[in-house]
Amino acid sequence: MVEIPESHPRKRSLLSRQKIVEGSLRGLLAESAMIAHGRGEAFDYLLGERTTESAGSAIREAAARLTAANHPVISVNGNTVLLAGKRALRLAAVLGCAVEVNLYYRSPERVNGLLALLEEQRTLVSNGDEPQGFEGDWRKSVMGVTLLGGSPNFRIEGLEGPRSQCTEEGIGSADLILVPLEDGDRCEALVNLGKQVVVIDLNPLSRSSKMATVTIVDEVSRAFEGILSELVTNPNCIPTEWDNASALRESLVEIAEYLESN
Ligand code: PTJ
Repeated sequence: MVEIPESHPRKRSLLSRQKIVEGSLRGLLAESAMIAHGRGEAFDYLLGERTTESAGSAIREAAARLTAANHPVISVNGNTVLLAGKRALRLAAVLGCAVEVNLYYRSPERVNGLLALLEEQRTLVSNGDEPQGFEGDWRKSVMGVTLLGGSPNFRIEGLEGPRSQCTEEGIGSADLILVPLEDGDRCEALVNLGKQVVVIDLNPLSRSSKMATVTIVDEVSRAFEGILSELVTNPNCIPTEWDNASALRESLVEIAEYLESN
């Protein structure tokens, strides 16, 4: 891999690309993972590569709903594990919830490879610093995060093919699922089952963005970090009557304003 100098203005973006390239070479990602990543990058440019005000509101709403949920689960795919697996685990440790590998392009090799990588990341996170404001035994909380998805025993009703495979313990019995880079059909099927779905997607026009209960139009690492910080600094946050369509319109206005000012 090429060494990226500290001073490079696009260092963050190049590092993300490197993670995606490495994941591809290790066979952990879908063949179209780079296309999905490129689409995300394009939208991130249009958003100014920052957490906008409307994304901030969605992050607060997501934190409140995750706190209020009885059985939240974080669903992760290939891109999410490579780009933000450690952040997903930190969030799961604070929430005391499971992380489930649930793939669009499912193969046993990819599921097992991603679960193995999550196990490595879990050890690294457990040995790392706890989030500021976290109360409790960090190491124990992190190592207590259950990693699911290896032995699916449940089907998401109303969804065709291998994508519908999940675990009863995780997505099957969850009342709220946090799903970054989601596909629209699965999101719709989960909502139709009466579950709340919080989607993280840089594209405010995607089907998943439109189908979700709450959409965070932000980059997955930034969004995880934002939810985590909200959970530890404002643990008593309460869900509101969330109007997702209006929040999505707001993100489009923010894109237009950003383009006008640049
Ligand atoms: O690992 P698998 O098999 O589950 O496959 C994962 C991909 C992402 C390949 C698959 O779900 C897919 O093809 O997704 P789409 O339909 O391309 O949708 C991905 C969405 O995520 C797009 O709307 C992108 O704008 C958005 N996106 C891409 N990168 C990021 C992102 N959103 C947030 N953060 C990102 N880093």
